[in-house]
Amino acid sequence: MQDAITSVINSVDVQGKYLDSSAMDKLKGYYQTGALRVRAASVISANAATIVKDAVAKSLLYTDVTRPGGNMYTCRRYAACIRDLDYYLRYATYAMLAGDPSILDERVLNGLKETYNSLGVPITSTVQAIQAMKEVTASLVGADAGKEMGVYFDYISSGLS
Ligand SMILES: CCC1=C(C)/C(=C/C2=NC(=C\c3[nH]c(/C=C4\NC(=O)[C@H](C)[C@H]4CC)c(C)c3CCC(=O)O)/C(CCC(=O)O)=C2C)NC1=O
Repeated sequence: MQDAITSVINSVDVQGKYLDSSAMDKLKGYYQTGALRVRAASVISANAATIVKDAVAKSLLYTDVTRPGGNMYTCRRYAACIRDLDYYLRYATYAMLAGDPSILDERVLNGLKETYNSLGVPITSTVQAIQAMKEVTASLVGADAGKEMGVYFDYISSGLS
């Protein structure tokens, strides 16, 4: 796992240089949004179950996936879906705090698409639910923090697509 600081430092270290102005700007941006990120993470962690529930209501409930024959039908599969969405929310929050998506590649997306395809989990519906979490989260944490979180929800969505 990397964060904004290690990724900037690693990139100048391989060139044996001090930070140039674009590297400095990246770090400055990260430090300036530090308080915003921490505040957003605490709001998200206090409301995680509600975020997932509202996102499911907005995107999946009463669609074909929750009807007999759908991939969320039966409590076991419904619960697996809710759990997956909670993983996405938690790891997107970690990535937002780190300011770097590498944790998503390593711990969430690695092999996920293949797993979903082999279990018949519909990727389009999953991406719709992730996008619904993005909207619900933004309405809760505000536009600026919502935008930061949006980067990582989008990263998971495109990693699955
Ligand atoms: C932290 C990293 C991590 C991730 C991401 C993860 C995902 C993950 N989701 C799974 C299943 C599943 N995932 C879903 C999800 C859904 N079905 C739908 O129709 C919805 C659209 C969608 C929710 C948005 C379902 C229903 C299953 C169970 C499928 C089955 O067993 O038939 C499985 C198979 C094993 C299991 O059932 O637990 C994995 C590995 N596991 C991990 O450890």
